Amino acid sequence: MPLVGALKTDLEGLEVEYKAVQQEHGHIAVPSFYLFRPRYCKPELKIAIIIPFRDREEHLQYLLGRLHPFLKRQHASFQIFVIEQSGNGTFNKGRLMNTGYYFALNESRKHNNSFDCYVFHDVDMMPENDKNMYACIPGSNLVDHLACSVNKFNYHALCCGMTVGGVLMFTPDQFDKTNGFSNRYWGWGGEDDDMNVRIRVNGLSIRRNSDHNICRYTMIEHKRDSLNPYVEETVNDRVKTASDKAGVDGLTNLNTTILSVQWTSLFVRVLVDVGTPHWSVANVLVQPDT
Ligand code: UD2
Ligand code: MN
Repeated sequence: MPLVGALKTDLEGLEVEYKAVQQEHGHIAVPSFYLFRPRYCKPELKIAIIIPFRDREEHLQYLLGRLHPFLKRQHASFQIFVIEQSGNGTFNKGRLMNTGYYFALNESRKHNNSFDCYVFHDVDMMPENDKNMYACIPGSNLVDHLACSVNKFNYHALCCGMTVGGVLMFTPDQFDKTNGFSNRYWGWGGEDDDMNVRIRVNGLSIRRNSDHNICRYTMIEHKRDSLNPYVEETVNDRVKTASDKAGVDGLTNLNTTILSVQWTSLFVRVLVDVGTPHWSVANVLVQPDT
């Protein structure tokens, strides 16, 4: 199936795509480790899609309906890991993504199918052009910010130093170099700015597609989570603490528990206990050093 280029991205169409993908894959009884791959060729790269998740079922269906045909047309060999936070405590995206990375890394190693690229993908971000390749360059120091033109920002092209939010792709070496996402941002905001600093202080840089018609995404409308208490910190303080903390806060001190794993015909669902923030009496988040 050839690449199509620009894709219509309306909710009705996304719903139809999801139903078609369910139809096609619904019958596959999935053992444990499993990769979606083209029948007629063996792609060089193996891609892990890591989605931080809680209570966004509708967005997840839209994204599954979009990504499966999208990656199939790119002749990708891939798996989709939905890393779901258990309970209804304050959301911690960084911890979920770090946990998802470790899970996919260890599972793929165990089955001699190590992933070459890790795409950290918001559940509500629908890629609008299948020429936006979900394929990293092993050995490169360029981290791919795939979502560089988003409807939420009126499709303004993001450039130097701006957010790296939405959809970010690393090789394992690059991700290890940054020590992963910070574990200390509870609630909305911060972890992506922090990662922007980690990328730069570790000798890496951001690559964005220069053709903004290709890196277009529709972010599905939703209400926003409550602010991260750290957001009051000025950006400079955050940038400062980010580079100070990068070495000790992230993959190396991740402290989460995987409660269950379910391999389904469309994705892997990993339920995770991310722990809880320590709140001081003044209700200011006193970040646990753990
Ligand atoms: C922006 C960024 C996002 C992240 C966030 C700050 C873009 C396009 N997106 O997203 O990457 O940096 O700011 O944290 O710049 N989620 C759930 N359930 C929840 C809350 C969050 O599943 O209850 C997941 C989900 O994958 C979601 C992602 O976390 O897409 C980011 O949360 P958001 O979409 O609520 O935040 P938003 O749109 O401001
Ligand atoms: Mn969003």
